[in-house]
Amino acid sequence: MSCATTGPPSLGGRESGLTFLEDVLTGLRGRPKQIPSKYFYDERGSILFDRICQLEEYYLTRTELDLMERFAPEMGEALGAGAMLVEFGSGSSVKTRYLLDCLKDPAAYVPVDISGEHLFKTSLELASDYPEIEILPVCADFTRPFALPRPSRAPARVSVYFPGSTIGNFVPDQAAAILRRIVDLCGAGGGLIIGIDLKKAVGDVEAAYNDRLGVTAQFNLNLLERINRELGADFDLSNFSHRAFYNPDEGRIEMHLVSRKSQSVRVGGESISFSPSDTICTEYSHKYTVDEFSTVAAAAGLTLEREWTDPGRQFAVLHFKI
Ligand code: AVI
Repeated sequence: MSCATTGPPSLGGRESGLTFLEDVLTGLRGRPKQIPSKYFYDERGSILFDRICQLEEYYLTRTELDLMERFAPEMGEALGAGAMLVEFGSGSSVKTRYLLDCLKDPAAYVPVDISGEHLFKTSLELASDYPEIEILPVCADFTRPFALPRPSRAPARVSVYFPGSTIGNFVPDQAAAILRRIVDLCGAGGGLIIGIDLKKAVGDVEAAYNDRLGVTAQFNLNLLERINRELGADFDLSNFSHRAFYNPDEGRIEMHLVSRKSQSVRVGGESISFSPSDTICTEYSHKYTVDEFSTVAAAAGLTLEREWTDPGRQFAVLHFKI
């Protein structure tokens, strides 16, 4: 295994303290107030997210895992022999193992993640479990240009794996830009396997972001705790509450932190005022139909080849060709 590190770390909220402060202040000065969702993932935020993935109400992870378990052989077939597989936001590569088990004579596996420590630990485990696959981790922000490593054997094609419906956390223009970047990265003959959360009954999708145990609420409020700790702010967490709802016009879940009263908070030496029911928008999670997503992807140069969905059509894993 060799390692390539490209570009400044930024996704996963690991920017310098200065960028974090600038992003938070810009977001809190604006109307509506907004903080980028990438800042959820400090150490506690990542642990809380792992707990979310195991919640009864959060159908996304288990449904996608189930699809991977059942259909990975077909996905391996679809990707074809000799591919170099690049994963966007690889994390601990849990879902990827199903795919790695079914790849035909892969040229290499390239996990791309902003969290270097996590990435290299996972890559070492994969290198030991898959000695026949060249593992070439890249520590980079996949929303920005990064260079692909050169495997020892020339790949027949480059394909991207982008699971987890992470694409849903980007507004449509950003999602389109990421898909265009994937097309540029793979070039002609390449492909994309991507997980998307499908549109469904509002009650089911809202329940996934309003779990009974309140883990999603803790995950949301942890953002303020992080800002207090890392930026010396003085948010009183008991003065904010979690709200998540489906916005049917935009086809997305919106997560907010709602001010319970009129208050001022000091952030980076600046005073930010909140009136009662003022909110900070912390995340969008877009839901698509297969047709809607295929249209966005087509504009980026991707053609839908196959779709795999569960019987309840909650989640889809889609294969596109360039
Ligand atoms: C990472 N992402 C796909 C999750 C989602 O469902 O949009 C993040 C999340 N936010 C609250 N719960 C889970």
